[in-house]
Amino acid sequence: MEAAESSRILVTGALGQIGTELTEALRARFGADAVVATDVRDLPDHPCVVGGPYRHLSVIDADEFDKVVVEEGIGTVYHLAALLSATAEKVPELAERINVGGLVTVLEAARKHSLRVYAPSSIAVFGPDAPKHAPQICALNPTTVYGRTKVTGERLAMNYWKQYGVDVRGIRYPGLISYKAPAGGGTTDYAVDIFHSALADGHYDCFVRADTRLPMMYMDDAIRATIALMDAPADDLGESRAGYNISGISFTAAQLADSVAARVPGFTCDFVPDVRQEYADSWPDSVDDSAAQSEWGWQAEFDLDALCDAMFDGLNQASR
Ligand code: AKB
Repeated sequence: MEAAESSRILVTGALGQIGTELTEALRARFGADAVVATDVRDLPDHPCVVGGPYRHLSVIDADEFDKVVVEEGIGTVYHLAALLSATAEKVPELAERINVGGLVTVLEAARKHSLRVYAPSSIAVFGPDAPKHAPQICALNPTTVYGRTKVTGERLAMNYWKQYGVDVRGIRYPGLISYKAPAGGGTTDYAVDIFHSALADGHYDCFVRADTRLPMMYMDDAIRATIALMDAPADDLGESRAGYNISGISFTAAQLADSVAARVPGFTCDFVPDVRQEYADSWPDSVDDSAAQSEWGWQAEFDLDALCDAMFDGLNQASR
């Protein structure tokens, strides 16, 4: 059975940190009914469940995924379901099944039903041998399980584009900072957790060293980048279409703690690195995003001050 009309959007991992905000942005733009949120989680009160169509769906179940694509008349998939770096290291086989197997599910459905696909990558594709200001194109030798699944994902995406003409695009997301949905299982989570702990306890035990510098971005910029990339004419996109570097803000954990302290009187932060320090040390400090700038006009808007103001405004409003 083929769908009568294949113009709707399906979001996998819609109840996660990125999925929550991307689903809301897509519904605001295309109408609530045009965007089918899917996830393996059952959260009946979640805004993306309450705010439009929702299907419980695992990306590991290829037959069910195919069925939902046809039943719902899907034309575009934003595939956000994934395990992040710290979790993937604990359950590597599951990470492979979800991050790589799940992507194959989506790409196969795209090949059969002519779907457009957004499949995100990550700064975790870089390994310790990459320059600390990571170029768009260099050897990708990640030392984390998660990073390896993302390198495989970029290659799979390029194969489906070159062999089958599947229009698949992706961004190497930096650490994403937002207040609407919790981050979970990532190495860059400290840059989100610090805001919650500052308001709740006036103190944060940060799990990376003070001098740890990583590429980061406020979620509004990441959502804008995602939509801009999917809006770009296909002819404008080159060989990096499956994993564009995008630059946001690069700061150390100490600089972040100072910015939080400037807004929360009496705030203190201790730095007590755990195993996630190793993953952070294997990633670049910042990325060169000239390909994204020249091919689809990428430019970040939030600097560290704007990000901190937006986080505290959002969290304070949510607690009222
Ligand atoms: C993580 O920390 O695992 C993610 C990422 C950098 O992709 N936020």
